[in-house]
Amino acid sequence: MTTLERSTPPERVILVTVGLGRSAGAGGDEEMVRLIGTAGGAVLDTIHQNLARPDAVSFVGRGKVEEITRRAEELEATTIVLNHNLTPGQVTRLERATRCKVIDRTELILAIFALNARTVQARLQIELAQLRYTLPRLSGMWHHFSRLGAGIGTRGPGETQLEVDRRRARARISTLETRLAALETGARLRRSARAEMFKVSLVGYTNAGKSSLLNALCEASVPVEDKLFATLDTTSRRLSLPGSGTALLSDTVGFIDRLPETLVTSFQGTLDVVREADLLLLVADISCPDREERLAVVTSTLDRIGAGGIPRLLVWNKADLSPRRPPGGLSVSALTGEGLEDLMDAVSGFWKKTLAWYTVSMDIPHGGLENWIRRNCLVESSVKSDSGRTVIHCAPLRGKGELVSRVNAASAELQPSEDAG
Ligand SMILES: Nc1nc2c(ncn2[C@@H]2O[C@H](COP(=O)(O)OP(=O)(O)OP(=O)(O)O)[C@@H](O)[C@H]2O)c(=O)[nH]1
Ligand SMILES: [Mg+2]
Repeated sequence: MTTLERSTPPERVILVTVGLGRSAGAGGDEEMVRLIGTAGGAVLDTIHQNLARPDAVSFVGRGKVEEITRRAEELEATTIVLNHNLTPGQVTRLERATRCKVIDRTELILAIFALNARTVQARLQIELAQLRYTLPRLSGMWHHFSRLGAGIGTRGPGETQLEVDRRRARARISTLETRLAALETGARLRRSARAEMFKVSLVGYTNAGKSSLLNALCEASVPVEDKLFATLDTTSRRLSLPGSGTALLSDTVGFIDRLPETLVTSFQGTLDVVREADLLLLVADISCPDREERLAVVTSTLDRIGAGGIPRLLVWNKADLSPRRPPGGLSVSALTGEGLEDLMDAVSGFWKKTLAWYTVSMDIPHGGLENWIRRNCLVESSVKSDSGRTVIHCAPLRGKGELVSRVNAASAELQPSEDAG
């Protein structure tokens, strides 16, 4: 946040949580309070209601609307935030009844993304996400246009667009789509230059420590913050794996329970780095009481974005905060460095298993071939016998074609090897 934003007093919020016959979700009320704080609000009170299904008119029951209105007056609240998504009609009626601004869950998350977007791509993507969420709601959303001044949901790249009519919103959406497509083409070209590299992506719930792990493993300096959705773009760095060359490690946006669909569709370019990975490091916070629920959220979000089939390695981060060592997965700490060597070994071991291994034998030494192999293959072993015979156990990094032709040109021998190294 800028200094200006910090000096603005927090927006006075009443949080309304509605239980709809399911558990509170991975984060529960605490996560909502954190989201509101990240968006620049302070929760003065929380009002809860259990419902079999939402009220069609005002989402919460009529008596509850009166209770919320009374409480908002008493506490001089300006804003009501709900832990679900509302129809435009429900928002309008609640706003009229309570005389407060009403923000639903998706709008709240979009507001945080708008605040935290730093790069051009992230700004365009969040503006697109906000417009796509707002467009079908424009007719019933007169209240949005009367939301003048600063505050949750009125800030960010999308704010001016909220004042235009549907036609102009559609035109803006198409401009944004074109600009993003151009950015994505550029990014794809840059990625294709690294197509043969072994690609590893960090994924996980927001605040699990993905950026911290990138920094610790690659000596990078991605900003790390104890707030939700600190990272909204993609950073890739080379990761040197002991004894097995260099992989490409990428960090990107975190997930959350019920990640809004509009974000999933608008952040396609950013999420490509997850979909195109050879291996996902599924980073989870071991110290979090909801760690299992959050893991389930991450797994189902990976399915939603089309990355469900990519092999993954479970990494329990923040081991310094908890003595717990759950079975399955590795325990690490980005903070203290504990377990990072084991993590690199595990990544390296996985990579080696995905490669095709060969044994190259030369009766007479051939420096040219040996040098080429060293530069273009993973070399597991290289043994010279007394008779002068050299045997190299290696895996080509870019397919076997060139290895075969170079071996033939050097009159050496090539045998596929069952052994994964
Ligand atoms: N104690 C401890 N804190 C950690 C560790 N790793 C990360 N953190 C802290 O956890 C918070 C979140 O870390 P980030 O690396 O920004 O998490 P992230 O997963 O990238 O979060 P988003 O980008 O918001 O999705 C920061 O305050 C970090 O300092 C760790 O191993 N131990
Ligand atoms: Mg991050």
